[in-house]
Amino acid sequence: MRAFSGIQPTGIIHIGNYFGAIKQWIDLQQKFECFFCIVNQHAITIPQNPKALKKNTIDLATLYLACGLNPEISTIFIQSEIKQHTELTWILNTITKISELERMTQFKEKAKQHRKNVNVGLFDYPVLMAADILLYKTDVVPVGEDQKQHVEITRTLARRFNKIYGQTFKIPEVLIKKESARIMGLDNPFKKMSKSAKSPLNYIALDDSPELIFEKIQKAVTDSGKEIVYNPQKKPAIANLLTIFSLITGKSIKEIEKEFQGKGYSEFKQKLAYEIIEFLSPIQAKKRDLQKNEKYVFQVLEIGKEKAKIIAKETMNRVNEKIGLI
Ligand code: ATP
Ligand code: LTN
Repeated sequence: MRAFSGIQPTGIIHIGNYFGAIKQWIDLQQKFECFFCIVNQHAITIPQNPKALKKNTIDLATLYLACGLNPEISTIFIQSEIKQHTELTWILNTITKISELERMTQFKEKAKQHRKNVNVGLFDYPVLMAADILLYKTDVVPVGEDQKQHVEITRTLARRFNKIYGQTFKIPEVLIKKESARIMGLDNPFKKMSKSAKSPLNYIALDDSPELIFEKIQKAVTDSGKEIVYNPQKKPAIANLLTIFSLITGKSIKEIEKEFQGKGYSEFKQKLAYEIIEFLSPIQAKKRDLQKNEKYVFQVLEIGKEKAKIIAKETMNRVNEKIGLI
């Protein structure tokens, strides 16, 4: 059984990305043959500085390793190094309806955020994602809730292709962890935590310093009242902070509510900041170590590229054969 997932190297990686995606990946490595991609071609659907994009790509690979992705058992590679991703995208484009892409929530949101640059790549983003997934005959796609719609269109395209050209693609399943599916912004508990948020107070980045984490948690919005209770409807901000607390410590929400019974927001936030700092500290230390050994990171990516290439080529040959492309 195979798993495939990816993250865009667009700068920071936050705890929403960690718990929504990376944490799941770490656990999956034992059970699945895993492919973890750094999707740099998705990243350029929003303008990127070329130098920064290169740096962020290697930085994300380093972070993958620092978080515990194991290159001995998983394949870690860069999307742009495997040309079949864009090749398959073109093929899938020919069976994708414009109206299907117009319905994509992420496209609608990003188009609003970047009114002056609603480019064709941004529109076609889900088809490139479908190509990523289908190339590797993927069984499961571990992602956060916001990517569910993109996996659904991937399934639709796979079925459609199989119907037109004969059985070729596996139909992948989305894998979403309920508890961590959608971490909300610290400055706005009604919107998901997001890298592209206007204010850095929206997120805790995995690279944030202890001082910054402390400041961000202190400034996180809260709800009226003073009890630490889990009630997403009435107390969405506290519910989000409780979720983060629970994910970070492994304690159940009930346990945490009990621990803070009769205590106020201030004490709760202090403890939460402390727990996050403790949690991120070993990841940050491991990343610093790996940064001193860039050669190793490049080596991992090189091996990943070779492994990915074999499967991608094989699938693409089959696809071209089915369609009659010489
Ligand atoms: P942006 O918000 O700028 O589009 P992003 O924060 O969603 O970026 P991506 O690289 O698009 O980052 O997402 C990487 C992975 O993290 C995906 O699997 C996505 O579903 C997951 N993810 C992103 N934000 C959250 C969140 N707030 N809660 C849980 N999972 C998340
Ligand atoms: N669109 C995803 C990143 C992504 C991805 C994928 C995830 C690109 N290709 C294939 C899973 C499988 C996002 O998180 N924004």
